[in-house]
Amino acid sequence: MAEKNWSQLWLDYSRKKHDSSLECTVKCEGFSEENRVINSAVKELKAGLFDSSLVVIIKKNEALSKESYSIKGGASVEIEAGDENGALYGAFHVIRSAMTGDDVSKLSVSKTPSNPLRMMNHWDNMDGSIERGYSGNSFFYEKDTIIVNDRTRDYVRFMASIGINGVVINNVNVKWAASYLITDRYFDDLVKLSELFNDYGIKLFLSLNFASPIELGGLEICDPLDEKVIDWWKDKIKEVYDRLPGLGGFLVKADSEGRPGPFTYGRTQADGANMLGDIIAPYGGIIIWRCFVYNCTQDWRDYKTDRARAGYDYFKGLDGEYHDNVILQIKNGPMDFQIREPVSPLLGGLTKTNQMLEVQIAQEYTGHQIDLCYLIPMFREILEFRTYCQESNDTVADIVSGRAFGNKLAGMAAVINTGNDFNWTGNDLAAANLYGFGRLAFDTDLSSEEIAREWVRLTFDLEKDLEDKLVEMLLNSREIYERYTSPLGIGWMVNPGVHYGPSVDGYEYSRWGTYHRADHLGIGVDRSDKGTGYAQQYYEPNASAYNDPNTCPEELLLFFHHIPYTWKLKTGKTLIQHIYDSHFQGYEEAKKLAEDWKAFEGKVPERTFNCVSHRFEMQVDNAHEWCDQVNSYFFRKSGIPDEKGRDIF
Ligand code: GCV
Repeated sequence: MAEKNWSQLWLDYSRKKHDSSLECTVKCEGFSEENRVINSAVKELKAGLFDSSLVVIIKKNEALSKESYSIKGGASVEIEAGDENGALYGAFHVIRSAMTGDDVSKLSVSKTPSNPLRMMNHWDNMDGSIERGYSGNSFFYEKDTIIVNDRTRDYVRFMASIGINGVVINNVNVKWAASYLITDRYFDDLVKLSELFNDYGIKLFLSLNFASPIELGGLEICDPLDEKVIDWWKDKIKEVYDRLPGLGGFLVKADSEGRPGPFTYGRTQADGANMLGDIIAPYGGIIIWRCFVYNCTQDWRDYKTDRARAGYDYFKGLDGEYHDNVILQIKNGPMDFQIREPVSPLLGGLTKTNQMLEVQIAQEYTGHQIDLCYLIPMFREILEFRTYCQESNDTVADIVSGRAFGNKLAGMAAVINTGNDFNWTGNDLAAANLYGFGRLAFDTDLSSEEIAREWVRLTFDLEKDLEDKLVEMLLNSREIYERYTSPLGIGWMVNPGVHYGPSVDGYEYSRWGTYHRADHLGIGVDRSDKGTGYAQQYYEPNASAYNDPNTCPEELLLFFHHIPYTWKLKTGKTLIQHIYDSHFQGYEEAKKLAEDWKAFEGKVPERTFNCVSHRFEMQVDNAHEWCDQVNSYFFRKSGIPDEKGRDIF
């Protein structure tokens, strides 16, 4: 394979020893090799299995559902699939098995994706910058132009190989230039991009500026119920679909953090979403409407005001009003991608509305792809959470897959962590999150360890002991990060704006208050029925469990309650002692991660070794700073010394 100036991530077929006398044969039955997706499947199989004399038969099986496949090994390997995407996913399954050392002649497996929509959301801007990007600039844009090249093709291959079937290519904060994506200026390039996506069974989506009628159309308003506005959208969407018939639809952030939306005109979120949904419906498009709607300039001195309440307060009352081709995209927690938050009460709180889960693999609050933080265990916890929206079949996984309420539009989306760095993800180890999200969204039954091990085996050639070590480092990393930053669900305490490094009182949008509400007696936000009442947004028994500090899961204690420093935790330690111990422990564990990585020298590519070593050095500094600042702050606030007499100033 020709050398490329960027990593091939987990699809580095050239790592295998090449015996040029061998060639893999691929035959198709019931599928046309001319079909663009089948063509890609055949190409991948030939490239991925180039050192074997395997015969692979791709067969159509009408009895299998959309995107499903079943593989039977033997003298030849048969991939049966319900449609072209199923065939492609089956092909990648065979390649993955071969690369991880399985005997493909013994394969016997059937898979149906857990979620119908499995999406990546890019927060890329057209000038090439990426909002919350930690791996270089965008590979989609440079200076307001769209890039379609070999790197884009590789990106698309990576996404398909983990089962992604939809990608939103621009930031939900649609800045000026991106508003023009739905104009003649960009259609030709978008067609090229969308065809490339289609080769690998992926639909292209765009983030939409709700104020387009004003910014592009010259209207004075963008009121979703105004006839002139509706007519403008009808013409615009027709123009878009005339040029881009395969477009999946639009993602919309409205009425949040300065974005325009229906609230300006006294309309509801449903008014906005349904207006666009109705107009796009004849073209088969969908509207993905985000529920991250809150008033960022709220005055927190009023102890009843609570940003965590906002999503549920705005959307629950409209349950059942959203039209069939509208789907609400809900962040996993009620705040904003913290290292630990309760699951959003909107998930399952809505029972008559299409809904999908939004998580973030860009490590905005979880270490900026400098600190190691493997997020799949967190995503698994979220998916396993019982909402009690009905007697059974009530987990988040049940809801967002569409199983719980029979929705056809359902799924998972991740804010992606890629950029144009050589290794795509800034830190080579952060690719485990990219890989892991796709694999988990495709198969929510996979364990965090299975995914980690698969990724390690596909990416590196390690002896078993080092493979085990790396898997263990990944699996422990989230809790390590939590321990030295903000344990017990308190979250934040990051530098405002940047969201990396400690600033205990740092508060994002206004000069009022802190996120942690610490005083000299205690810390935490009272979200019980005596406080903001947020705990009551859950079904029973979750509502009662969260409402009482004695039954609240301890890892979320400070999210739900204002707790005295002298409160005894289940370990018998006081709260303040736990804060001290947790930070010292997390710092020690960060040092241990850096130390453990030294064993990988000479065992992984030098570039990887050096890049990751450097990031671990920065992580250790970061952990040190967190430990010092948080412990000093709470020592001074509480006046209670560390029982163990360690240095806290
Ligand atoms: C794209 C947080 C981030 C913003 C992001 C926003 C969102 O507030 O800090 O950068 O904007 O979430 O999800 O819309």
